[in-house]
Amino acid sequence: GLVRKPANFISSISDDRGDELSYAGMPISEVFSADIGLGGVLSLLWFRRRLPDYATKFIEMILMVTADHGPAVSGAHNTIVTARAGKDLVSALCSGLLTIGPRFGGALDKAAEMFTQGADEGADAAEYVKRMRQQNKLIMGIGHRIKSLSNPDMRVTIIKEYALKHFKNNKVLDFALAVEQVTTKKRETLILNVDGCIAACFVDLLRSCGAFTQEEADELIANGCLNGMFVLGRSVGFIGHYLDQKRLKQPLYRHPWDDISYQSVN
Ligand code: Q5B
Repeated sequence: GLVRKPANFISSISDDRGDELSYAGMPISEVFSADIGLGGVLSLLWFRRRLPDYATKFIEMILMVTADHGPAVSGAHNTIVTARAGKDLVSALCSGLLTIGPRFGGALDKAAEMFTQGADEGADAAEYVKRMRQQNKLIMGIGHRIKSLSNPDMRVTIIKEYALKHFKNNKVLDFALAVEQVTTKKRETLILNVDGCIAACFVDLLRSCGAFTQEEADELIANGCLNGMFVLGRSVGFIGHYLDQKRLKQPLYRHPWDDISYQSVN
């Protein structure tokens, strides 16, 4: 008889073969009739589960608060310079995305790992901060260039207050806030930043929403979904900056000489 050759490719999140496209088994017509929104679609395609409404709303809030933070941040700056060099939308977007990393917007995965580890071992926040300093490690999710105790970040307030109100457990967020209490005593800019707050809250959400075991939740986080959230959200802003530069017909950017310190070679 016929022997089916083993597939070279395995996929488990969507299927376009039948009459209707489906996301994690949910036909696209039902995606709309059940009105699951972008948060619901993301949870089907990233986590292969339907999540409760408060969770899908939270995912949409993350995408909304990360959508943009002005033209001065690394990624928007790169996007703008690339657009002004005459490149296309995808190139400008990619050039912005490539700046996302440990210092800018890409601290979420590591922040989740660090705050979860501290919370799970029941660490004292002051001891934890001291230990990290002794190990010469920055605490991911802590610190901001312009936001501080006296210039608080409204995005962090919005995310934190929603999590405290709606989530069944806030263990990781509580630990991150205790760390912030310690770090801001040293310097007022060492706040729990937007990356860190989203990360801590999302671990609490995945662990407590009832859709995953703790091992499943921890694996999803370890696989990098949190930096993925920032990348997805901020792409909205980067594309906006690209279109803005085109609309404004901005010429090639050249950095002014008087803003560069030319150091002579001895
Ligand atoms: N110190 C964010 O640095 C920044 C410390 C720390 C312990 C820390 C820095 C950092 C961890 C990575 C992180 C996400 C580079 C940031 C984002 C999205 C954004 C961006 C936007 C948007 C800022 C001064 C003193 C030094 C340091 C100590 C600093 N951070 N100690 N743990 N985490 N954080 N990134 O202000 O004794 O004087 O030598 O790497 O979470 O990216 O809007 O811009 O939406 O686009 O340049 O919000 O904090 O400060 O590096 O000069 O440090 O504080 O050791 O101590 P700064 P530095 P000392 S959110």
